[in-house]
Amino acid sequence: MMFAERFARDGCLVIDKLFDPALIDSIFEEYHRQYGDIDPANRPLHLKAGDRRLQLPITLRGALLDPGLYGHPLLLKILGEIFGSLFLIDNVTVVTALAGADHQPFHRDQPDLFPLGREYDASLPCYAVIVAIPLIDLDEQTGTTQIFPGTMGDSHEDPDALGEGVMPFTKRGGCYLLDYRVQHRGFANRSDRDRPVLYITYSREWFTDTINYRKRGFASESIRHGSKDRLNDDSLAIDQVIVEFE
Ligand SMILES: O=C(O)CCC(=O)C(=O)O
Repeated sequence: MMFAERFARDGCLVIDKLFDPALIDSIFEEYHRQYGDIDPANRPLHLKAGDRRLQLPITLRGALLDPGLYGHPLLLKILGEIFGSLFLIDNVTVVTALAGADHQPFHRDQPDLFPLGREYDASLPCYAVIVAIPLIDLDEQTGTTQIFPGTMGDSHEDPDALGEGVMPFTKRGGCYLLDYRVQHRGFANRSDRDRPVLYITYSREWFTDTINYRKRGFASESIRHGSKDRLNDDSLAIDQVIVEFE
C-alpha cells in the first residue's frame, strides 16, 4: 500500500530514518540557542498545550532553513500524494513536553471545518498535516504522541473506546505525520529531560490554523466583538513564522 493510501486510512504515518540524524542534532542546537534550558518556573512566551507542555514559536534560521528538512524529497512526494501538487507550509513551531509532563487530554487539532457533523468532515480530503519531528530519541521514558488511527470520523469522544493507539518511539531522524482530524494526545514525559518536537504543518493553500496560532484567531474574535484590545496583548503574538536568512 502506498504511503498516501495508508495515511488516508489511518490519518497517521510513522517514518523511521527519514532525516539525517546530524541535521536533527543541528536543529536541536538551534532550538537550544533560542530557548536554552527551560526553567519550568519561568517559562518563555508560549501557548499552553497542556500540563507542563509548551507550544513555542521558533525563528527559522540556521539548520531550520535546510531544505533537507522541510523539502525532503520523500516527504514532498508523500505530501504531493495527499494534497496534489499545490500545498504550503502553514506554520512551524516546537511543542515541548517538559520533564514530568502529564498526559495531555485526547484531542484533535481542529474542530470540524463545517458544522455539518463529524461524518461530513471526515468524508472530505485531508486539508492539513502535521509533520512531527522529535529533536531527541523517544522511548518509553520520554513518551511520545499517542495517535489513534482511523479516528478522523469518530463522532463519539469516549477515550475508553480508543484502545492503545500507535506510540511512535522514533529515534533522531524519524518523524510521524498526523492528519489534523485524527485523535491523539501527548503522552506523559516520565524522563528527566524535556521532549521538544518540531511541528511543521503543511496544508492546502486555502487553509490556515487560527486555533493553535492565536493572533489571527483573536483578530477574528475581536472583529466579532468590535474590539481591538486583545490584539495588543503580546502574550498572544505567537503565530508568526519568522524567517531569518543569514
Ligand atoms: O506532546 C506531544 O507529544 C504532542 C502534543 C500535541 O499533540 C499537541 O499539542 O497537539
